[in-house]
Amino acid sequence: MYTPAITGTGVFTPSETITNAELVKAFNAYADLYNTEHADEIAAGTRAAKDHSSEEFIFKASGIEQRYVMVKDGILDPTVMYPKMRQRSDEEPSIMAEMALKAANIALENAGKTAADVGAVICAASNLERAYPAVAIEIQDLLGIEGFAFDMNVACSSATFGIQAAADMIRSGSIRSALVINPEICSAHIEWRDRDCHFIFGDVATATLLEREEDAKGAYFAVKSTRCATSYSNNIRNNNGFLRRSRPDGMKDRRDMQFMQNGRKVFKEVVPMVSDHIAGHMADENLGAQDIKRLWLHQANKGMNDMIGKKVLGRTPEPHEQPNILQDYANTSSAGSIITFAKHSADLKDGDHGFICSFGAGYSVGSVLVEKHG
Ligand code: CO8
Repeated sequence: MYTPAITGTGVFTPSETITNAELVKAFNAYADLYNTEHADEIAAGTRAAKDHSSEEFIFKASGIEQRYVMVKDGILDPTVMYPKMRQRSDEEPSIMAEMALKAANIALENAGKTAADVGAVICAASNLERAYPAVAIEIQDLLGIEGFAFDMNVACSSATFGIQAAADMIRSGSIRSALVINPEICSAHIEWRDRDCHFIFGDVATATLLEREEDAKGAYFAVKSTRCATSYSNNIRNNNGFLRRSRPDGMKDRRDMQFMQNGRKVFKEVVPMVSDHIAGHMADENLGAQDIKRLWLHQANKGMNDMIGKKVLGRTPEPHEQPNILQDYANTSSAGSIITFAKHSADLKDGDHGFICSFGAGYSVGSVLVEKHG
């Protein structure tokens, strides 16, 4: 058996940002247009008017201040309200592969490695831009990696589930190393016309290089153990899929073809699920709260993370013990905990332990216990 280790991480951040102020201005213009267009029905009580969104609400309810997006064009146009992407030919790299490649190259550079050192690619994301061929195989091809690649989708938990899959293969010896890549284009999946969720998501790509610990060239994080759990819930749901065309009204502009959630229920049910999950993982490893130097949590909501951190550590965590990046990136689905890990892990000392933990739709939760070396 070999010890798997995280030897490099990479974050590709898109160049376009949308502040809460820009977002609310566009949404409110859209709501006004909608209410004017449907004035008669609204007056007759047969249709509900759209309420305005508010910057104050967004920051207070979520902690989010801005988000990055791959394509800004269209999102803020009250007559469009989705990103307008250009059509790519089948001969050019797909947009997910393109952003994945950028994150992967940063991770390889950080680890002092090249594509020749990699044996597998896992593209783990909450949305994949096509059914096949796998985006992971396209990334493998673009990087020139020998071996194999596959896609996986566990919504916001995709990164930690991907790390578990890669770590288990490295531990058993079936591969020597793997890139786990999380390209997330959440902007194409959310409903920008719904004030309950229009502020939640952003785009990014993250990459994590896992190798045998003896192959690490510099400081690394040994993967001590991983835990994944799932429990079925309809509270975060999306009904888009290949059966769409076959079903009544399947091709209509339907609300359930975009991200839907019952946010309050998710908040209430996922906080205890995740806190108990991490506490159980800690107990299995004979670790106490005093042994945990850092929590790199999924980035959905600051209030949620504050509560999870407090439950796990038994006290309010210091900001450096449970860092957040969602104020800048918003919820980037599976990539959030990896951005946090990439940006807030270099200062840990030899022997320090921490948990990477992602959670979300399914419900799903995954935790990775790491120990710093070097
Ligand atoms: N502006 C002003 N008011 C608003 C707005 C707004 N933008 N939105 C809602 N309100 C109003 C509501 O209408 C409501 O009014 P009323 O009291 O009159 O009914 C009031 O504000 C309170 O609304 P909520 O109860 O909804 O507000 P909350 O305090 O619960 O906050 C949150 C809403 C922020 C959504 C919160 O519930 C939350 O963060 N919950 C957890 C969500 C979460 O973690 N979800 C995980 C989803 S991600 C995931 O799993 C991956 C899925 C796949 C990824 C897809 C990529 C796109």
